[in-house]
Amino acid sequence: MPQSYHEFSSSNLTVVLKSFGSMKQTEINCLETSVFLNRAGKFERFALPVEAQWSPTSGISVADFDNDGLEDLVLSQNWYSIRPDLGRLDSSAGMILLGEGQGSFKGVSSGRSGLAILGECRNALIADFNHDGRSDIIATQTLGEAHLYLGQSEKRGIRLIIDSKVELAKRLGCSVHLLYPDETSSPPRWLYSGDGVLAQCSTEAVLGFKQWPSSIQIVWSDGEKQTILVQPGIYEYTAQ
Ligand SMILES: [Ca+2]
Ligand SMILES: [Ca+2]
Repeated sequence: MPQSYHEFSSSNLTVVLKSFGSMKQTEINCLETSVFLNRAGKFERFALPVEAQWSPTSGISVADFDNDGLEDLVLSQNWYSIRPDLGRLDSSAGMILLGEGQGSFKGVSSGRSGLAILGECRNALIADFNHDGRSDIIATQTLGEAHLYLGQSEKRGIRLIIDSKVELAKRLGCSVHLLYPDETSSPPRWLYSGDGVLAQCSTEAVLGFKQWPSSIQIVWSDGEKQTILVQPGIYEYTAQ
């Protein structure tokens, strides 16, 4: 190990690294932005489609934007913090991917989705800001304005609001899903404290559905279960 700045400055990299002894070597063999599906004891990787790989992704948020009962994604993309001579990695305008079931996703062009997040977005947050049963997006940009996109899907989803009286420890980490009359269910949606970079998860969820559900199932973070019966034509429910 060099003992002085002068000695360090005149050493080459091989000498410096040798002084640390044997080092563990790790190889990066996958750089694709991917989704890992929890398959009974192990995770199975699905690479997102090629258009999702054009720009680095900092955050992935889950919602059902078209309310068809299949979970969709919105990617927070672009990255400026790299060497100035390489230029910014800013090929994305923000991307929505519609879930197709079975773990695959289909990209939606910005022309169709309406997203125009041209700056560096570290995290988008999902909530139903106008309470119309369609998930909305608020996307922040580094040194740029925040964008609010109101969901325009034709189909309306079921809004579940967690009452503020439900204690935080019980609410954070809970999962919610819809139960259908044929005993099948929608994918579980998790509500948790962190939701990407410096963001807080919303305490409500808009749940899309394949068929009109019979109930909303809640599994609180302490394991306690709660069922809320769904009435015909009623789209908004509060858990307390
Ligand atoms: Ca969907
Ligand atoms: Ca909305």
